[in-house]
Amino acid sequence: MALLTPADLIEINRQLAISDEVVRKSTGFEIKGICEALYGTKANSEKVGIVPITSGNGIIGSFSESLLAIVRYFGLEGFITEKTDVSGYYEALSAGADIVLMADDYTYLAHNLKNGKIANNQPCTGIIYAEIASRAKQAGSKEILVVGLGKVGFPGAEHLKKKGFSVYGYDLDKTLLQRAVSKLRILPFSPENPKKFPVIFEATPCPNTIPEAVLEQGCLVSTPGIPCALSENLLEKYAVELVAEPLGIGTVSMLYSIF
Ligand code: NAD
Ligand code: 2YH
Repeated sequence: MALLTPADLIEINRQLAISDEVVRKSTGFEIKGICEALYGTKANSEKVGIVPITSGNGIIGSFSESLLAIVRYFGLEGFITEKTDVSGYYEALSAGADIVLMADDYTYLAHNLKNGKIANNQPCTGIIYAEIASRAKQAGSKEILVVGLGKVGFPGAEHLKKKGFSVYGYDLDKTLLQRAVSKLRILPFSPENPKKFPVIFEATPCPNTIPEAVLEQGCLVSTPGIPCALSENLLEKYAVELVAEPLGIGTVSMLYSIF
């Protein structure tokens, strides 16, 4: 399980603002507007309690602070509990949190205490990055390549299929690729037999996962994967419109899914 590091989270608001601008240019909507349309929900002054969790590898420097910055970026009120773990959860409830955000090494969840709804970061991240890809001005041909069909990529590919896209999928793990082909009826993509795509959704923990041969000039790459799948050189050479951000887009997707 890849863990975020403080280096990933540097200037999170700036990273979010850059992605928001790319999304706005490419889809005509800001990230928040896409979440509203995707889930059919709106924020209603919910107060978000963020609970630092010490289990496993422990507190990640600036994780809770980044979540607070993200919550505020999207116009919500939030606070970080002074205590951690169960005591922090109790503190969040006692301080009137409507929603609790917390993560250990395996699960990052949002729990709406008013309506009981729960969101898991991985599917919510896959779905919002796939939704952004589906709304890109480049997506006219309805052909999208998905690279990485794990816990984030699979739900994203499923979402694109449901939206009627012609989804090509690739994963180094042949069992996962086969699972996606049979369960989602996506088309298996082979790097040995490449073709160009106007829109690519990537969700792997590795660099250089998108072969140069699939990049169309001016394509949109929507990727939550850390580190970034594309080198600076390829980004520049193909004038790629890149949506890539380490925590905020997935988090706002979680929140709107449980409003
Ligand atoms: P996962 O391990 O479940 O899935 C990753 C998949 O990528 C695996 O199936 C693996 O076989 C495949 N893969 C690895 N190298 C590949 C390559 N070269 N070509 C094709 N496939 C390859 O991981 P996950 O939980 O789906 O997370 C994926 C990435 O998304 C990680 O980097 C994770 O940290 C990141 N993530 C980011 C956010 C965010 O908000 N930005 C949120 C959640 C996860
Ligand atoms: O980064 C992670 C995991 N990869 C989450 C898995 C879902 N994508 N967890 C963050 C851990 C935060 C830490 N416990 C803290 O500071 O509270």
